[in-house]
Amino acid sequence: MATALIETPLRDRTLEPIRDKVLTGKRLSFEDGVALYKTHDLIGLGQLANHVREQRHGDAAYFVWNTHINHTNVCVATCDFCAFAAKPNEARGYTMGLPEIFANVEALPKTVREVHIVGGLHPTLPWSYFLDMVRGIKRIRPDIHLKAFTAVEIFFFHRLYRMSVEKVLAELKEAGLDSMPGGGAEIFAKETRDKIIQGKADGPQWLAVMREAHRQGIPTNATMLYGHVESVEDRVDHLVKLRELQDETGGFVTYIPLAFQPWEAPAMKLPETTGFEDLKAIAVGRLMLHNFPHIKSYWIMIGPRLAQVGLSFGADDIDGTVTEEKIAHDAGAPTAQSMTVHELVRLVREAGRRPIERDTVFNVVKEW
Ligand code: V47
Repeated sequence: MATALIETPLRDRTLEPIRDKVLTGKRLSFEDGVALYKTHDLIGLGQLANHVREQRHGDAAYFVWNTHINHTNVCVATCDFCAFAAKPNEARGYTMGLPEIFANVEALPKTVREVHIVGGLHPTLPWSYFLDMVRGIKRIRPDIHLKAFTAVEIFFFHRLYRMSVEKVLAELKEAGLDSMPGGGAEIFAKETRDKIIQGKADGPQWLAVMREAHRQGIPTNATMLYGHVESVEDRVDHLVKLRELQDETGGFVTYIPLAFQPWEAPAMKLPETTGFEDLKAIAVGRLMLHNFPHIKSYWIMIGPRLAQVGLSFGADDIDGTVTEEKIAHDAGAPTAQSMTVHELVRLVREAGRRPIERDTVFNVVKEW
């Protein structure tokens, strides 16, 4: 693989110094990241990312048997891209009672290994709702991995319940929280973030929550929302900030680029992302975040067909069965709401990869 990479001339010659760095395992600079995003040599870029991916993971491609629960869509923040959230007085707002959540968990097949829980920033729920939710789910299914609450929600709990971030996380962990999803990161660059988001944690606050989670031994993921009003420089800045925190803590497991779903977005009339952009997001993520173990090709946002191709452009993970995804689908995502394990296995096999069912933190459950 390395030899082939050296011998093949790259269509975009400006990528050649970057190829040398990739081959010798050197860290890419901010300028390299910008050049990678700006190139039209998708195949050259993909080869570089695939090289790193295969060095780390060979032909393994991972997925998880998971399900999503969105306990409430009531949210005091205003994010121009989000069609899921409802203001506290809006009729379409909902909040699930704990019995309903527990009934959903009880009904899950034994094969489900991960529950992914995120919700809006609800201004009046008591703190006990969250602790009881976590404890109750663990009581019903002690074997299930609970990946819950974004750094934005944790920061909101800290403000609302007047507790330190440290205490919020410690109490959730004590109740049974296993890890945290990577949502809410959006785009860190302040000027761009301020244009599209009001009333939630900013970039430094998101990163500070993750730093504390990692310090407490809570692994987390990281995301970036792309394809809206951000610049290429904003994207690279975002990746560099994630990489720096990872240098410090080593607590990030997976990076997930999230393609903006524009169809029903309340305040952003923009076209959907293109195939080139989606594959670049995966490949540049793999190359810039050399200290992240895993890169996800998230089929919910880019569709199963492109997510499959992503497995040759730097991604080693394709998420999972999902079931009942609401955030992308409220925004009009044309993808299905869930996939069967057999469909996932087929996508992976036809990409020439080895399908491996994993748990949330990448322990192997089964080779398919
Ligand atoms: O935080 C909201 C984003 C995120 C839109 O960590 C939108 O394993 C696109 O973070 N278009 C939630 N994105 C999803 C998320 C996630 C998904 C899968 C796995 C993991 C993980 C995390 O979705 C939100 C926000 O960044 N979002 N609206 C939209 N219209």
